[in-house]
Amino acid sequence: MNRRVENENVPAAEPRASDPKILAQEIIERLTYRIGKDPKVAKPHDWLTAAILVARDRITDNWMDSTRNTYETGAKRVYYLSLEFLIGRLMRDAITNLGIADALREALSTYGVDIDVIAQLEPDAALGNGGLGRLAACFMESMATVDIPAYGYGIRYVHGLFRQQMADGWQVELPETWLTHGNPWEFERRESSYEIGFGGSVETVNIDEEVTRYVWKPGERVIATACDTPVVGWRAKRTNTLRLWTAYPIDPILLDAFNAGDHIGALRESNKAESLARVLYPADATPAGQELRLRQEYFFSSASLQDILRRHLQQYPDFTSLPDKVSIQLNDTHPAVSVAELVRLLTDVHGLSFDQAWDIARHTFSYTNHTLLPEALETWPVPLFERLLPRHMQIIYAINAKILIEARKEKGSSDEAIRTISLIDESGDRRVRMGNLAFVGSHSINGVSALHTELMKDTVFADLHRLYPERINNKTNGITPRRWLMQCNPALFSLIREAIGDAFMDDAEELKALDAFAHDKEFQARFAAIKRDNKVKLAQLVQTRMGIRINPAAMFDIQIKRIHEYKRQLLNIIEAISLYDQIRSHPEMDWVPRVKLFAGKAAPSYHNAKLIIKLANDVARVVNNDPAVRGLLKVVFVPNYNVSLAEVMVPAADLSEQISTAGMEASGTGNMKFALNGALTIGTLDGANVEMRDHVGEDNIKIFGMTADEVAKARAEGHNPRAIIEGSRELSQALQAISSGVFSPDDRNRFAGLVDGLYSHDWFMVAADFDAYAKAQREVDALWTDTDSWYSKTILNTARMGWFSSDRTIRQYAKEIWRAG
Ligand code: NBG
Repeated sequence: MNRRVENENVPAAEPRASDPKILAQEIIERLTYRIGKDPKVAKPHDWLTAAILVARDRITDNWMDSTRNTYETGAKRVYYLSLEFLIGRLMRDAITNLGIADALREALSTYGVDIDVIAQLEPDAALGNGGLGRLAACFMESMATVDIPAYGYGIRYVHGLFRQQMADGWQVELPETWLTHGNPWEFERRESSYEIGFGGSVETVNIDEEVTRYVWKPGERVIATACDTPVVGWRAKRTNTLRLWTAYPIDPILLDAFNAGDHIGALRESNKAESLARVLYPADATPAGQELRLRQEYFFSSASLQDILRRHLQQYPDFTSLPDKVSIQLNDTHPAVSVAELVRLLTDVHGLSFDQAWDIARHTFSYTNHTLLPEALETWPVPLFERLLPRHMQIIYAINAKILIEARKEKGSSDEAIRTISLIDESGDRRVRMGNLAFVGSHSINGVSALHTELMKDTVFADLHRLYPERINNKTNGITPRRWLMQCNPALFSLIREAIGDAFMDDAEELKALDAFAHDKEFQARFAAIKRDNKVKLAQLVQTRMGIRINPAAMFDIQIKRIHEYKRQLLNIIEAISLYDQIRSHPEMDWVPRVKLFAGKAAPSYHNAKLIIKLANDVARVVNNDPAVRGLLKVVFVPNYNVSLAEVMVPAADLSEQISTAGMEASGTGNMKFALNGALTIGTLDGANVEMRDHVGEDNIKIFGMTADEVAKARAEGHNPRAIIEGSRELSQALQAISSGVFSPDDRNRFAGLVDGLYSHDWFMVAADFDAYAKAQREVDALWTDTDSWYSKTILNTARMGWFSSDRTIRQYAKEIWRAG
């Protein structure tokens, strides 16, 4: 391994690896001996499993090489702790990175099996809610690609994010069952099991005058068992491990109770333990707040840390070398309890002093913040924390004492600063602040775009930043170009390769060679033809899934992401209503035909987000069926957004909607996927949009609306949305249409709450930004009619997005935070 084959779409593997005849033989072997099926009766699912097993075996050789290599070289290991990994389907990823995609296709075709058909049967593993989880998945692939010995740690949820169905335009949540047909990718590691405790009490043992030991006697215990999925990097450079924990009871059944006839009670412990890894909380940027969520967080943190310490001691004599040999990245605050857990394990279990343990912890952890929304920064009620994790509560108080004394004595912090720095929020019911715990327990705290990082310094972490000014740094997010260009848009990938050669396959920034083709008529035509084909595919999907016909010649204007008020799907829908009005009042004008597509899930408890979905569907029904529109505008809400759907929608977009209220979207990563695939962005100066503008050039992106500073100012000084609405004819008419029941004749008041919110406070600046947005949309229409100029801009987007590869992001983490690789 580690052999690099330049300029060839073949990874570092022996020639037999990509021989279709050998692959065909191996498929039959797996089908026969691992699945127990005769090819004559094998079902499509069996072929899929056999193909995955063939790929997995190839990966396994590489995996063992990688692991051995890390031991031999004594390289630093990076651990990425994340409650979410939104990995989606894995087969295409794996075979592309192994370089066997074409050979496997040919091998399967000898049995009359179409790889594209069976690939559709692979479940879309949705072990995450949105951007944060998908980022973790891109990072796993990039860490293997840039050759960093890394492990992802998380939970193997039996049910991932819910399946979304529409019932009369309302979101309905159904359980998602990705494990129905088993999971051929994973290896269960019964031998890697750890006990995890909850509750109980803490006993104090005085060793001598100076040393006191604490012994936690948990009231409940469960077993965490590892399930490993190999993650192979581009060109099979290295293979890393995604280790997900599953929960088992200590006693599978209480036999006494069972024999006494209490058949359900006998399984109580078992059910309780297994509930830990049962469901992913469908929260996105809002804490679930349930005790079970805190249990999940502690469960996976403790299992991961016990595993990390065990592995370290296998290779090194003690823990003094931990910070040199181990980096632990906390993905958001969800694993923040790890800070207290590591101190506990090092002191109570391994006998280090508190000061030693604290020093090691601070040099080992780093923390990524993904949101500034105050409601999304986790806090837990002290009584709950104390009951569930009594020893950790003591440790948190000890850490807090250290920090606050230092802040007061050495840095002279004010009372006000002390209040915000404290790990305990005392403003209402006392709560543990997980963001502050992660901050003080880490040597690096990073934001995910330049703007977000600056706002972190000025807002949520202002006082902590003053205390530790060297800790906050920026690592702008990225996306893996393998999944988000090569695999999801193979025709564009081939066109680029033909034009500029292969260098971009190993370094996405080499895409900039495409700049030279932006004004090349022939290239533009081919680029446009590929976009058109991708749109036809999406149109077919919409037709089969929803029975709605959309015209691939129209502009495909797409907004796909979680439904949230700050992401402002509402702004987009209101603009659609206004356009609908204008098309009907001015049939004589040359309207640019548009299809506005939406997709995304709302948190089940998020009332307004669910109303926004209903509004989109209500507007779609009216607009799509009005003959006066003459097909010039269509509105489509595609149900059950997931990674696989994104892989179809992203390559088909002409216009990418990135219209969050400035200052509220930490980064965005969907914005990057669209631009890379040749869409024009309409967006605010928010998150990574700001850096995208700097890279693609301001002529090649449509920026509109208030800046983050202007939003902050308007909120602080109060703005008058009613006056704004009354001053905008288009906006007031659109809102009037909603309020009067044009879209909800069966319930005129349905959207009163949404509309009243705009009149009374307009927190998300929907009204305030409306006119600027509508104007920007008409400017986009004008650009569209100049086809040459449109394609030169979109080609330049593809050419200049290479910097947003997650390989670049990971290299920065490795160099500046982890000092690894
Ligand atoms: C999300 C942000 C996005 C960002 C992703 C990945 C959370 C808590 N945050 O803007 O909203 O792109 O994280 O960093 O899910």
